[in-house]
Amino acid sequence: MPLITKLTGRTVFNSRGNTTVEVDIITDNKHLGRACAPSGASVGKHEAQSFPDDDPNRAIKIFQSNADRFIGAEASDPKAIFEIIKSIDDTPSYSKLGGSVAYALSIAAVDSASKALGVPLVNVLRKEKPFKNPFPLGNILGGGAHAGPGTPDIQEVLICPLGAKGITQALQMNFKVHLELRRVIESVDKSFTYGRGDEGAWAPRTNNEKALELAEQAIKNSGFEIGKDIGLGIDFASSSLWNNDKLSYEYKREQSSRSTDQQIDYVNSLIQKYALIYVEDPVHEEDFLGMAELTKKNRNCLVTGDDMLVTNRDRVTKASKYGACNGAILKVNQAGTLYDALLFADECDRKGLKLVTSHRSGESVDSHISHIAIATKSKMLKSGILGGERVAKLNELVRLAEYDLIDGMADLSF
Ligand code: 2PG
Ligand code: MG
Repeated sequence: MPLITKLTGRTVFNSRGNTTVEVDIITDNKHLGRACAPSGASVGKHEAQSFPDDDPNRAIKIFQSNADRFIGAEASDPKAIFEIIKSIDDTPSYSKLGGSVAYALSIAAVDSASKALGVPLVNVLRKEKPFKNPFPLGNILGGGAHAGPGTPDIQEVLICPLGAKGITQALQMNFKVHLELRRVIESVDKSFTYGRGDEGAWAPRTNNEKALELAEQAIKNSGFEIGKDIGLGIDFASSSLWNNDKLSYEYKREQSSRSTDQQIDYVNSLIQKYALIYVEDPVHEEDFLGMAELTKKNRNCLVTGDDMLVTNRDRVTKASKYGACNGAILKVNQAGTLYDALLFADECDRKGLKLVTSHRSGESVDSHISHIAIATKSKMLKSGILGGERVAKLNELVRLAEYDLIDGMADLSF
């Protein structure tokens, strides 16, 4: 069993150019595991705190002064690493050490174990078959916290290649629609500069409804049928729109405002009109009742909690008491350690929520989440669309499909 013999930590930069942390773990004196912590732009209130005092350098100092505690630990056991991290920082939000170091440490350990054992990371995390490839959930047009003025208030217009028979075909379908969308945007806006948001999605000057119409057009022009070949979805990231003083959703770019009831009606109308198969954070992070109403009414749509659930087991338990959400985003760095995220995945399984493993808008070229998506039986992997740090995760799915351990695409049926 691979035992940790050396650890190093450093600050590096993420895809937005912001400072983040990276951890190297060596097992049995020779197997290097490495992980770099991602970070969000739209961050849930109940997420792990990224860095103590918002300072990545301080996080690394604290890590270095405690690194010896990990020597001799079993790298393939996420629980063992979790327990050592907890002995350094027992706060629920990892405010002393920072969730980013907790993330990098816990992933670097299993990365190193996979090299020592000579098996893909997914096999360190799970042994039992079947292993299914998640559908890539592509972000083709974006606004909100991921893009600048003039773009839609909603954060992401998403596509899922429902009709794909394998991962390569699934990616080809997403890229085809994304490229066609550029042409469609250009045809209505000659001044379009091909500008893109943080995750590679086009960031045109348009509003929410027009964005969905453009996406619909691009899907049709590509020869695909909506709801059969390609499903449409939206990440509203509603907590970024919610104003707690006014108790309303402020669509500033559209210069409109919606009450809670109006927001729910709006989401229902978009689900109907565009046959949406996926809505993420359609109401703000504390509105479990609103989320439950949407979940009950839209049985064929994945009503998914991101900021609402923050990859936290207790939040899923709470959501399921309300009947809120039938889908759940899994982002390891929201939880802190990999072990926290695996507990969350188990609870989602128990409560019947379908998992969608996700990147963050600020990323590295790491591809561990592709393995985590398969190991946690996620139905989809959300990884933006283009850009080296996005494609790194998608190409890893292609590589993993070569192993005979992968047996087809995930089952998306309800
Ligand atoms: C989201 C994510 C990823 P961020 O809201 O789902 O798309 O964005 O990492 O900025 O929270
Ligand atoms: Mg989200």
